[in-house]
Amino acid sequence: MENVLEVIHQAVMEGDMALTQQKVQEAIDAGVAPDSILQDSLIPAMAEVGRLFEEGEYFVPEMLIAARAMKAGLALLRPLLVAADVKPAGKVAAGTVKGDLHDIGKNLVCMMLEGAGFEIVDLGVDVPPEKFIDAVVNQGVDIVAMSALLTTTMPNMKSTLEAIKAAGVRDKVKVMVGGAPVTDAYAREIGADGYAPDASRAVTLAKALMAA
Ligand code: B1M
Repeated sequence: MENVLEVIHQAVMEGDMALTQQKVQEAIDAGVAPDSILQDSLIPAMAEVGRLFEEGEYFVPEMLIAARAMKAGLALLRPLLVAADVKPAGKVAAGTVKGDLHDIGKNLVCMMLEGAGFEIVDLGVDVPPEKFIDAVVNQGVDIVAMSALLTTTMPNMKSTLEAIKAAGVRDKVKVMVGGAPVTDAYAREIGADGYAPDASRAVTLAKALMAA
C-alpha cells in the first residue's frame, strides 16, 4: 500500500486531479487509514510543492493545480477524518479585507493551509471587521488571516485589527497578513503577529503562530 501513497504524492505534485481522486479512493477502499493518506501522502506532497515554489522551480499555476488536486483528494477524506475525529492543525478565518475583491491569492493561501491540515473558515472578499470578529467569537478560530491587494484597502487591515482589539478578543487570536502591497514592516507597524509574502510561507507562518 506504500505504493499507492507514493502515487498520490506524485499525482498531487503533478496537479493530476483525476488520478489523485482515483488513488485516494483506491487507498480508502483498500483500508489505508485516512489519517495516513493525509499525513503520509497529501500533506508531504503539498509541502514539497511549497518548497519547489520557494526555490523558483514551481510557479503560481503549478501551485494552483497541485492545490486543486490536493483539495479533490481531501474532499474524499474529509468525512472519514471527521468521523475519526482527527484534529486539524489549527482553525483559520481567512478573508480579503473590506473594499477589496481580489481573491486568487487568498484562495491559494487557503488551499495551501488546508493542504497543511488547517481547518479553513473562508470569509470571502470585501470582508468587514465585524465578520472577522464574529469568526473569532463564534467559531473559535485560532488565526485571522487577512489579504489585501490594493494600497487603498491595506489600511482596512489596521482598522480590522483595531476592531478586534476594541471587541476585547485580541488575546484570543493570532493575526497574519499578506498580499502584494503588504510588507513585513507594515505588518509590524499595525501590530499583526506575522506577515507572509506567499502562500507557501503563509503555511510556515501559520504553523509557527500555532506553536507560539
Ligand atoms: Co486588480 N489590481 N483591480 N483585479 N489586479 C492589481 C492588484 C493591480 C496591482 C494591477 C495594476 O494596476 N498593476 C492594481 C492595484 C494597484 C495598487 O493598489 N497599488 C489593481 C487595481 C487598481 C484594481 C482595480 C481598482 C481596477 C479598477 O477597477 N480600476 C479593481 C479593484 C476591485 C476591488 O478589489 N475593489 C481591480 C479588479 C481586479 C479584477 C476583479 C479584474 C481581478 C481580480 C479577480 C479575483 O481576484 N477574483 C484583478 C486582478 C486579477 C489583478 C492582478 C492582475 C492579479 C492579482 C492576482 O490574482 N495575482 C493584479 C496585478 C498583479 O498582481 N500583477 C491586480 C495572483 C495571486 C496568486 O497573487 O494575489 O499577490 P497575489 O497573492 C500572493 C501573495 O500576495 C500572497 O500569496 C499569494 C500566492 O503566493 N498572499 C498572501 C496574498 N494574500 C495573502 C495573505 C496571507 C499571506 C500571503 O496571509 C493572510
